[in-house]
Amino acid sequence: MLEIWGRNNSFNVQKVLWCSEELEIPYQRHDAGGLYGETDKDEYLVRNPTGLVPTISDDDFWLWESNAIVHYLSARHGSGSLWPEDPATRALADKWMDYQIGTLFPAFKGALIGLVRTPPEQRNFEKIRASASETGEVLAVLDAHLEDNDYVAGPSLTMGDIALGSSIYRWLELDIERPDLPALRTWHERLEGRPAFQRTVMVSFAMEDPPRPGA
Ligand SMILES: N[C@@H](CCC(=O)N[C@@H](CS)C(=O)NCC(=O)O)C(=O)O
Repeated sequence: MLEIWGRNNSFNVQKVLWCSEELEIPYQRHDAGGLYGETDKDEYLVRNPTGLVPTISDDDFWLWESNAIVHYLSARHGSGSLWPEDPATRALADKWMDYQIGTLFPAFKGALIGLVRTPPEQRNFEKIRASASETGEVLAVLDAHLEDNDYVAGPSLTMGDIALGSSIYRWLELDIERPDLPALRTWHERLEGRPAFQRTVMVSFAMEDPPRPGA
């Protein structure tokens, strides 16, 4: 049985939840991180020394790093769907996963942490505005790509979309200035039509929210 440790309002945990639900993998989720704590305990740190979420255990195989987990679950359960069999298509999905973690997140981090995890009186709005502006520039690259593609690696949903969806949901929901990126919005509307995305990502992401029913 797949077990997932992590609060369900974390965008990195949501990648794993969404992936699991798209692939119809039964799982049990345990609250950890944020207000729930647990991640500073020895029994957690021995499995994930970063003290961050998510962490999974799958038949006693332990793994942390959200994109690595999405890769693993997709390879194991999603061959031909989330895990494209064609190496070139799979490389495109990989590329957008790397873009999420290596390009989008560094740009978006200031606005995301500033608005979601920082109390209003401590917010640095100059930093938030700079981050939002840089994120708009970064996402223009994805928008241009999506003009000719329904999903990031072509005509169907792959692990590449899974890695990006929870970040872009937040980018569209936060109170920040955004350039008009119509192809990206259309892509996001496609994600919004998916029940698994609705259940796992289109939920509140405020840190102070009470626990939601676990999946
Ligand atoms: N690169 C890691 C980053 C993990 C990460 O930063 N997780 C955040 C939540 S999105 C976290 O654990 N924050 C501390 C906490 O929630 O206690 C991954 O992709 O899994």
